[in-house]
Amino acid sequence: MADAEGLVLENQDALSGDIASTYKKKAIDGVAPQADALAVFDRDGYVVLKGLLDPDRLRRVVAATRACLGPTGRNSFEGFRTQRAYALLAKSRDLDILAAHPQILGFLKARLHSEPLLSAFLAINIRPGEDQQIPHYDDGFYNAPRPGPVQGLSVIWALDPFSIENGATRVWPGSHLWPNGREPGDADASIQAVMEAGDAIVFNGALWHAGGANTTTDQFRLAVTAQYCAPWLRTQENMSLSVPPKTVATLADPLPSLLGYQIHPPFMGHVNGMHPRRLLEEKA
Ligand SMILES: O=C(O)CCC(=O)C(=O)O
Repeated sequence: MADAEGLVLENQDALSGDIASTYKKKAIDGVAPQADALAVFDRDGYVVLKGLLDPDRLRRVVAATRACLGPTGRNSFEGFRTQRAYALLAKSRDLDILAAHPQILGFLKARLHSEPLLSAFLAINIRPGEDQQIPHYDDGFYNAPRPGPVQGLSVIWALDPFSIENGATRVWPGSHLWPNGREPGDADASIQAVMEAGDAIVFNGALWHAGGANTTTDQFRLAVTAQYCAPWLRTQENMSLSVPPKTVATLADPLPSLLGYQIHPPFMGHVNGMHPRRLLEEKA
């Protein structure tokens, strides 16, 4: 590819580097995770990070999330008694923090990629009487050999306290290392991620998990999940079409990059031979 004003490729060596001229590759900036948190993540496939949102922030996030909720799910995966709301970055600025929290960015950089993509960003409100979700792992779409390199990293933000009774996420510790074809069975130990509102569970996209059953008659379990993937993979939600460019033009870094306004060097993700960020210049 050669374009005097865009992505310039002068010789074969350039294929291994960043050939963008105006918008150079920019790693996300986050808070580096504690070594013990990384060790737990590597061993068990997940770690719970506590108290990431101050009370005022939490109040605003909860209000914004509730305002996005609509009808209950259309299948057993979404949950017939669970409300889901997708494309959250098109709907509220109060939720930006959940997609780009510094502690989460640090984790992404340490364990996924320095320029990840946001694959999915949705609210999940498990209501009384909901059954446990089908166990699954979020990287299942990629049909890759297991175990393998980290391809995705998922976060579930507790916006209500998560309890055993109201449907705290169930995880199978260590299952990120299971081979292809192995699924959770009765003999496999699982735990539920009991959390306070404002905590988040961060897990490897290869970890088997499921939304828990809500056995209460009167409690909701509100969450937002942010799922990320390596920049060469397809995202679950088509973010380019979910969030209008005029909205993306207003977002703080690294949200445009997380939404796909980035180049994976040398030129994956270009638009008509140009860096996608140029589209935002026209909208700003
Ligand atoms: O709600 C939960 O706890 C888990 C949801 C989930 O894993 C999903 O829908 O992909």
